[in-house]
Amino acid sequence: RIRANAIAILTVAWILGTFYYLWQDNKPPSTPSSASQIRGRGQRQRGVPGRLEVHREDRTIPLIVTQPPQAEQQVQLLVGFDEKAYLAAKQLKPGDDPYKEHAFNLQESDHLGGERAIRDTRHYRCASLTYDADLPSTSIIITFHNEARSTLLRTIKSVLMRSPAALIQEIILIDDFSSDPEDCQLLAHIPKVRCLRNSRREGLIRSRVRGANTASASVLTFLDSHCEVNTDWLQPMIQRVKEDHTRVVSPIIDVISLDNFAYLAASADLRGGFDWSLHFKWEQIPIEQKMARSDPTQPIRTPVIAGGIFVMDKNWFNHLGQYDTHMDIWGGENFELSFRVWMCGGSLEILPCSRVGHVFRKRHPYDFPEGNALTYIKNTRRAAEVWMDEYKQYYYSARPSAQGKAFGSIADRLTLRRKLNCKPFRWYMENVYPELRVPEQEAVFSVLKQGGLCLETRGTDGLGLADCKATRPQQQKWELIEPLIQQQDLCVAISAFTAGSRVKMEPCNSKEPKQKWKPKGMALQHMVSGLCLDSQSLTGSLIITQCRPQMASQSWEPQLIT
Ligand code: UD2
Ligand code: MN
Repeated sequence: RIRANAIAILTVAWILGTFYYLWQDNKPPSTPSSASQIRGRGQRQRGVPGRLEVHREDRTIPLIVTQPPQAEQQVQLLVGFDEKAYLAAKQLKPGDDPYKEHAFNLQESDHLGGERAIRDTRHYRCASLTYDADLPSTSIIITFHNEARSTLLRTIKSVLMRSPAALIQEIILIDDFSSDPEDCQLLAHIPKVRCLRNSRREGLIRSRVRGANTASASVLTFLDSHCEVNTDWLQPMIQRVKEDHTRVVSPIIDVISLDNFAYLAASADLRGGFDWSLHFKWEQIPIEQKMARSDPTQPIRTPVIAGGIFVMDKNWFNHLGQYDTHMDIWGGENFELSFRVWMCGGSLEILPCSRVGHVFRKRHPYDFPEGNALTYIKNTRRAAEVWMDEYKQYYYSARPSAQGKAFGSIADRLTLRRKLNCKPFRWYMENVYPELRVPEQEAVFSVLKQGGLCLETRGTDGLGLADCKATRPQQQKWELIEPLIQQQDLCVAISAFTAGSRVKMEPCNSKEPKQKWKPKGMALQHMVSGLCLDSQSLTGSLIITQCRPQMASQSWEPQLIT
């Protein structure tokens, strides 16, 4: 009996021991998710905080169990700030439309309060990356106009909770003349938070420049006022900028639902693009690049950035001319910055191991003093006029309403472009965004009429007049693409620059002086010699003579072929 009891006790002990061993093995690493803040500089982060990994087959599948930060740390973070009172002072009144003021569901946002746990949406391999121990610190710049208190506070608290404390030099809030100055002022009680208020509405562009000018860190980090940063969002970006100060880097921007505030992972295969109307869009990275990506933690080159969330070296920001401060309120500044960075010696990339959530809205919750459409046109016109060279014509054809609209003087920005010795937009098209298709020029064909006759080509290179009901209509079909008079690949050219010289057809070259023409009344004048195309000739071929546009033999009437 004693022997039986001993065996039973040993068995129980063995079972308990086995369970204890298994439990120890499965326990998540004991560092809390924001422990990095209490560790000083110089300590590399190891392990995967708050994350439990199980091996299944031969792949590591992360089970995500992000934990809320510990209570005592929050007290330290917000010492001197009465969060409850701040949020309670502005609550949705019963019966009010929760979408009215902010174009998102304010009730849901308020319900979440000043902070919450969010899912770590990074690729699991990101968690094992390490970063330099001596990364430079950054000034966080957040501009806002009438932001909801709960979204604004969550932006700030998520930064303080999910960044290594040593990397946050300060958080600069620029209150762009919101109705209630206390929205900003009260937040300045939070350690590291500063509040600057504009004395009139400036818009996000001038507000960010104001923030950058007062920033004391060597690296600038821009954020919208309704974000929640995710685990280790900051280190990858500062690392890339530290390695090369000409890089301008963005995180993957996750989606915070405007309806229920769910935090949703965005696709990791997207980059910034646009169409010719300068409308920003997310697009798939080109298939060849996608195939070549063996490491999902590697940066993604992007032609443009969305604009709101990026990290940039402060000296580089200043050297490149900050922003175009003649742009108002909202819009277009992301194109201007993106073109400038690429064309003037820098690069733009999205870092998949950095994730920041943002509430994307369907409408602007604020007013535009000059109107939404006119402001967007003014800003994008400035970007197009300064940076897009001959390609701006495609912007104007895609946005005809932009023609003739005011956009102010761009002299300063053109001087800047010259001073920085920036590359042409053609270079950007060929090297950065070759996927952007140049619109097919819709060919417009005309006949060139003189009296009842039409201009036509003859033989190998000759020209003459013939009946318009030609048997070979192709030879009477002209494209007038200034300065060329073109038929397929051949263009009308003079043979010498003197009066009486014969006119012939030769392969088109818009830089060839002999092929350059312009209309002069009903006549067609050769631009360099100043002489006009004339059918009056003794030899039967066309010649150039002194311009007398009244003369029948110099009158050419283009008539569209429909
Ligand atoms: C996107 C960018 C935004 C900006 C914009 C183009 C992201 C996540 N957002 O639009 O940063 O680049 O495209 O211009 O990439 N604000 C002011 N004063 C104003 C108007 C707005 O301070 O007069 C603030 C606003 O409170 C917000 C930020 O500027 O914090 C951006 O405005 P938004 O959120 O309305 O722009 P969004 O996200 O639609
Ligand atoms: Mn936004």
